[in-house]
Amino acid sequence: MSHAPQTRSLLSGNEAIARGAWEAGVTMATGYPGTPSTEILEAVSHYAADIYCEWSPNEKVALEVAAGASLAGARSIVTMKHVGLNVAADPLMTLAYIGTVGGLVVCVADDPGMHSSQNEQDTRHYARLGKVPILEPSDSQEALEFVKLGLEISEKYSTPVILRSTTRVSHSSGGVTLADRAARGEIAGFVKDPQRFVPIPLYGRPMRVKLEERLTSLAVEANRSVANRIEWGDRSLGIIAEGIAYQYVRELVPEASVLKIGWVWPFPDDLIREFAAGVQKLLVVEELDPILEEHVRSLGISCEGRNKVPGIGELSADKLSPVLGGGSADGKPASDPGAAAGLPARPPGLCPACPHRGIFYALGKFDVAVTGDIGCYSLGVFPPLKRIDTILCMGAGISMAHGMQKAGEKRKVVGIVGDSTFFHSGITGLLDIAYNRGASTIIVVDNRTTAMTGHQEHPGTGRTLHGEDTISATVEEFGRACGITNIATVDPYDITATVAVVRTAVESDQPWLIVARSPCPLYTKKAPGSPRRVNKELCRKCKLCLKLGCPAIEWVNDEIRVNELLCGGCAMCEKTCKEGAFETAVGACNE
Ligand SMILES: Cc1ncc(C[n+]2csc(CCOP(=O)(O)OP(=O)(O)O)c2C)c(N)n1
Repeated sequence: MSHAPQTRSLLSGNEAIARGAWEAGVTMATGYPGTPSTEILEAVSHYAADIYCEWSPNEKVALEVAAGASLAGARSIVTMKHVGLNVAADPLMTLAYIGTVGGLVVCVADDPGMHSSQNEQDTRHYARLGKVPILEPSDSQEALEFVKLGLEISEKYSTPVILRSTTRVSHSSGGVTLADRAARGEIAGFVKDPQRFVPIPLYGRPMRVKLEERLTSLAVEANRSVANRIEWGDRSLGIIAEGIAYQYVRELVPEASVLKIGWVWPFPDDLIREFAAGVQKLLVVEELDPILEEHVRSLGISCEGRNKVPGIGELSADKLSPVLGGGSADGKPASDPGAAAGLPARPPGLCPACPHRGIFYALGKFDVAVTGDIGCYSLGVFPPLKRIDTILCMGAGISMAHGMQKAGEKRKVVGIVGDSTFFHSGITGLLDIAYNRGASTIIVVDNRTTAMTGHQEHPGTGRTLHGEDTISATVEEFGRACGITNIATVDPYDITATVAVVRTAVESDQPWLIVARSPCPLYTKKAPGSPRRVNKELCRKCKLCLKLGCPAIEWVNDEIRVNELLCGGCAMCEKTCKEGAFETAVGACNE
């Protein structure tokens, strides 16, 4: 990729964050995938000549690696989705005490509306909890600029800075003015200073005091920052808006006075007071929690907000138009449900030829409780598979199985996690099972990639973010090292063998680790076999094959059909059919 200076480019918010990091002279970027943040690090990897970047095994490790780099003097960014910050919260809370040397920006992408997340979390709370500043861009240009601003704040005040994005900002594209990379020279190198970097209580208590002093200075600076500005207009209504909400406000009521807040916390109190004094009525428009609104009220300023603006899900111009009036230029609602209105809802499902299907089909033969986890295999919750009974957070598929079993659950408990999830936070749960003499069965569905977030590498794939060869950690070896002795590896396409292994495990009173290994065909871009078709003479319409929940198998006009365009030739249908009614389609040639 050429980095010749251009003037303008169309970039998504995530690409703009990556570009901003490159322009600012960042030399270290780490992260763990998670929608909607994933593309930040993928975009940074295009600047590999200038920036060391890695997928870390999880977000905590990613932040700690970036913190080490910062203390050595490097400018660093770390990327994750909102729930990733829960995992990285431990280092963040104390990094605020010891502070940074090279600028460090923690890029966190929230997912209002839960497009691809298990909860809806407002990262702004973490800024307050960790006592670190937080910036929130409202478009790609700001995304680029705020990374630079965040690094400057980080270095000036020796604090990590959070950059909060949301799905809409991360994934929308906008015009961005580009600059060249800042020349920064060699890093200064780590300078030992235990009173600064070692928060044992003796040194930590003074750090705690300094933290408050720093916050006072940051609050003063927030009032002067280019990230916050008043746009005076019609003063009958003043709107305080931040992030993407600002764009909706501008679209609907371009004439209104607006206080646009990009440096969200500590709050720019003087600006808020000045703005409130200049308008007749005040409304706060923010996505998710009423953080700004509550602060405005705490200043003794009355305002409206959550009483009018929904606090659950994503905002949009449509959702705000009953509150603000106005509308899009053509007078139509911004999002027209059009032809989709009235169609039956269609939940997502496992792809045709997905190897995870074999495990769920096998589990369907047993009366077990299944503690699931987050990944493509979460989709095993839907009928007809219906074999995921719980989901909590990454890694919990293993630990919750142990808890349920130890609590005395009468059914056998089976925990399921993916390979990326196992390396992220599953290993310690498995260790717990072995250490505390548990008896659950753990299945790692190892499709050799982090499929759900778009096929990222992880410590088990044998490749780094850049595709270089590296070690390939194996689930079985970790299992043995944890002290699990019953370990089986199975090909989930081989349904008979899979059912047999699951039976052995669930009938045992010992802990079992089953590794169901077969690569994700979407990743390898290789169908496991040739498309199948139904021999109508042999099919007795028992519909057993429909229990696989394969999108390629259809019940149409009172008969079973295989959609050959969808079929990946995994042949699981063939193995479930007692009549032998599935056969290789004539002329199929993708084996
Ligand atoms: C703490 C946290 N970080 C990141 C994510 C985003 N995420 C959802 S599933 C997943 C991993 C999926 O990979 P894997 O476990 O290998 O299962 P697969 O999708 O390949 O079946 C990730 C990274 C998350 N939900 N929570």
